[in-house]
Amino acid sequence: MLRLVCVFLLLLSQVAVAQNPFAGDDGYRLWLKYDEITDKQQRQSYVKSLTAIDIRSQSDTANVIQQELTDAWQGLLKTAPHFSSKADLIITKGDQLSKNEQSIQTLLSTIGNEGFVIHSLNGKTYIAANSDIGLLYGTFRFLRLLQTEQSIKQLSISESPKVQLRMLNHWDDLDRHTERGYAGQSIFDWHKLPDYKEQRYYDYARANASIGINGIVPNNVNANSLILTPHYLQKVKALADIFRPYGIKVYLSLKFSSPQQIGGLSTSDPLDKNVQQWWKDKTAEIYKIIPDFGGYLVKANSEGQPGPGDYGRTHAEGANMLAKALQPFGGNVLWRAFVYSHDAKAERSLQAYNEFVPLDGKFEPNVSVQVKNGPIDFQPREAFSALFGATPQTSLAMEFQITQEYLGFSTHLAYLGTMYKEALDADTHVKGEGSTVAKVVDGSLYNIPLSAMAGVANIGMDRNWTGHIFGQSNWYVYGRLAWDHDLTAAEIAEEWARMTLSNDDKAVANIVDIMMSSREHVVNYMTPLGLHHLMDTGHHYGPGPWVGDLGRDDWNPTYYHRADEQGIGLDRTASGTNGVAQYAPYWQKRFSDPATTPTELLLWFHHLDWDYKMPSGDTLWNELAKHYDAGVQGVAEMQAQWLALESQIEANQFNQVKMALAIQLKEAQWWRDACMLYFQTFSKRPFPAGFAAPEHSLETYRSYQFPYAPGRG
Ligand code: BDP
Repeated sequence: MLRLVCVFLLLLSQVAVAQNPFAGDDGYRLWLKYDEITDKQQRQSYVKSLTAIDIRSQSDTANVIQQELTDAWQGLLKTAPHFSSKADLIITKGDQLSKNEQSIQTLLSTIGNEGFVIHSLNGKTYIAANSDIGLLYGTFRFLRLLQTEQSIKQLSISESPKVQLRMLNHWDDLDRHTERGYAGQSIFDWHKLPDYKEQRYYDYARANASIGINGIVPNNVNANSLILTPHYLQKVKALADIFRPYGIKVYLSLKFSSPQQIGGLSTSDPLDKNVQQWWKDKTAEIYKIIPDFGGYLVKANSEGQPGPGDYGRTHAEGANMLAKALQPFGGNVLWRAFVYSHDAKAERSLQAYNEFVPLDGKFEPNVSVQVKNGPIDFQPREAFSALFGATPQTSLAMEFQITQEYLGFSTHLAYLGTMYKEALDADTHVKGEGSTVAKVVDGSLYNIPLSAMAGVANIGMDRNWTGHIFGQSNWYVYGRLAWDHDLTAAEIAEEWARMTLSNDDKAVANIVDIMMSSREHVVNYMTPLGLHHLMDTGHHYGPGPWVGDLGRDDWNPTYYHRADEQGIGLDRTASGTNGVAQYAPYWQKRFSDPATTPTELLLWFHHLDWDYKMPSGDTLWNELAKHYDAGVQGVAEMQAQWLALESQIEANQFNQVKMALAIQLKEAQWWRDACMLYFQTFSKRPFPAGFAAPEHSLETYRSYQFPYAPGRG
């Protein structure tokens, strides 16, 4: 009887587990799950060929490698690894290779300091590199083969990063508020540092190392000068110590007025000798505490931040002062080009170019000017920034936003791999065909030695790190593209999906399909055909195309869409703001004519009549309606595709995404309805046939207020 009761209780508990929508993976392990490989044959074949491991290096990084392999073996292969010099998996630097392994040595000559080779030789597998960090990267690459259940026979992989500084920028404040963060509080607990070292810091470092990120800025670009005080520097040191074995350097955002704010000086003029000396001393102080400190990230003379302009000095003069302080220690300055000034007469999208092109050739070699992918501000779609390619003597870093400030926060599924690739693959034509933005960024177009990429992080204290499970894929794809911008968005999506959600081929195909279409749906239901900056003010949550009363013209959505009775769009041709003139002649010509402007950027460059005839033969007004509709439809399709995956995905992950998709669908509809009703007040045309009536009135949409929307600036 007792046995019967037990069996009954056991069954009951299993039913309860099966029905618990929060059972199983909560997403904390990201793409490093190491769940048991379910294909038994595959697992056994791995176990057979990986009986023992020889790590021929001793260092903190080697310890990290050993731990990672142990965790992976225990998870994926359900066996403890055996570490021995008689091994079939050998992890080694060049100087530890024996005579009969010299062919590996030859391979190492071309991969630089961070690269690695994974090579099969004499029945053994070698992970070899010129540095311990290269070995760590190679280890993660090898583990990915196992995680995605690929063959490990006859391997001949050789990789090295295309971009030197592969950075994450956290817009996190010292009180743990994250500007434009939608995944909870900042992971950096400044109050408890330096003594309290959370497991999360280590897991964050592992995740970053697994995708090749080698630099992080833990504090907001709208910086607090306190970060440079001795009290905080000890906390920064604690982080740097944790991250070092993972190949990650810490950089800091600084406030340009720090000499006054914490140094007691009466000025922060970069040409003032005392100011220069203050930065030299401060920098030396930092390097004494953190010998491998990365350098400074600076937002200056932008959105109210202090900068060299306050003293009539240029951005180059400001950046160079810091660069010189860093030079003795090998540090770098990332100087942001996101500037637009109060009094500038030029339209906002033109200002960064106007400001920085004249400074080409004036920056110290350890300065990289960090440019957002588009000329405005991380919109769902922008034309590429004309700065890329326009400064042949200046290192230009790419700045992407991973956090979805303008793409639905952390409840909208938008895989940004396609957006990053669109920006990187954009052909500037500055040196003829093939002068891609990627080649500007990696330095190859103009032979610039310093190269960098930055991603504004979407990471917070949420259990799944990024708020949305698919938000993890944006962290992932950013790192992978910073490592190798030649990879495609689809192949990275597949890697991520296999490691994070399911290794079943059919399921993976569906997930990749969802991911690849997702960003275009967002563009369609928010800002189709080249529209931009229609988000509600301040918090940027939801539509606010009607906003036109803000202190600055260029903060208003009305400034960007310019809808009137005649038509819609911002004329950036010669008859308008002449933004086209900043591009190479090839694009000047194409962007100047609506007929040769890519349809997806039409209203970015042109103000067109509501009846303008689109390539489809339909009017602009009808086409706009169709795009808004298609966006909503697209979300409904993603939702249906996701729901069909229920049996393949862990309940917890499945449900998180399911709930988010329901929110996304509601909000997509809200965007469509609100924007179309508002634009109709200008177009005065009926909605095209088949366009379902909006749910509410325009007044209702206009009345919405969200004073507590997350991530406020
Ligand atoms: C804008 C954000 C603001 C940031 C700014 C920046 O709304 O919070 O401070 O970018 O990049 O998009 O500095």
